[in-house]
Amino acid sequence: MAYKGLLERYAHLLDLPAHTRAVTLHEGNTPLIPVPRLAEGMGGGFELYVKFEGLNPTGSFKDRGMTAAISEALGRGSKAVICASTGNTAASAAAYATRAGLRAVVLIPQGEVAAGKLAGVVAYGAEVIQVQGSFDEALSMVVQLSEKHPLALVNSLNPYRLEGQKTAAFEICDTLEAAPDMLCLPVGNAGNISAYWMGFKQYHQKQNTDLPKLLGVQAAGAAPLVAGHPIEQPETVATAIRIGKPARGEQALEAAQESGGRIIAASDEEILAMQGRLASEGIWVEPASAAGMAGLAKEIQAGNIDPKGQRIVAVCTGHGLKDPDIITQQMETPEVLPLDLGVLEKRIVG
Ligand code: AN7
Repeated sequence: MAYKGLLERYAHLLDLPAHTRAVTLHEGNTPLIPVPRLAEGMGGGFELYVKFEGLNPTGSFKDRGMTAAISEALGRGSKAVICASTGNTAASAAAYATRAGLRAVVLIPQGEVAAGKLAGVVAYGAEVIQVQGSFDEALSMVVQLSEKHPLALVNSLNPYRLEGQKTAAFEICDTLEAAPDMLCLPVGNAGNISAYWMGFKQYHQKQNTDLPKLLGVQAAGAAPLVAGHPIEQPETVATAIRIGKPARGEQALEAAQESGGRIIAASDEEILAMQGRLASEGIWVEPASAAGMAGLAKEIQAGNIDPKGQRIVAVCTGHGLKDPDIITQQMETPEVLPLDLGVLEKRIVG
């Protein structure tokens, strides 16, 4: 049977109101890619997989939650949706809103959103407003606006976002025919780690799968859940997770603790190094998306995790195409040679 997206695939497991009218771009169903060389590089003796969420319709995991949130909003009769975003939520909201025929308004922190995300928002036709403030401040504005006006909030404070996002946990268990021993993922506003935990617990109850330990990873310059307090001016090259006051921070901490895992920080250098290592496996992800795997490498190296005999999944949340500047700004301009067979032969085969 043809795949028709998450709301159909996991209809029996999603807690969505009866009025929900499915809006889908056939999101989800993303590959779980084995990366044995990367595992060897971390000492070997375990199974390592990447859940490549960059292969969703708008290039990030946000589409899982957005199909649910927009479908609910449409069915409820909403005419407009609003969100604050570091970029990926905005692009996803823009795509699903236009597919549903709804107006989309997105607030982004001025100058802090990667080129591929902003381009997506514009291409899908959403109204973009840059605000002179951080993501956290923009989120506070959209929450207030949605309380005063008929604007459906589609940030992950919206419970239906988590309903959609928990499907990634189902897919991992379905593919492996078991739960992994550990799941590593980046943490920003903390919706995704909360949703994964909901999903794993639900499968544990319904399908008797085990529960993985969760390793949530924040960027060191934006790590409120590690510091134990909000970060007023978060800074990191991983702009997607440049978030100082995670809306679902407490839920995330609870999830990590309940799972027997934890939330740690990885430096920008560690995140970018892992972006490079993933790319050399043929998996190009945006910087934030490498944070989960970077945290795993760090924990293994520090001796805090013994991976031997384990099955570990790292979630790569967004595609590298979203943030081309991070690569192009650092690269040398490719060499230019004349269109001459002899010159090209000499250069290529010596
Ligand atoms: C690639 O788009 O918050 O912990 O506004 O884009 O659920 O917030 C993005 C977050 C990880 C963190 N990886 O997930 C937004 C936004 C990527 C992301 C996260 C984000 P959460």
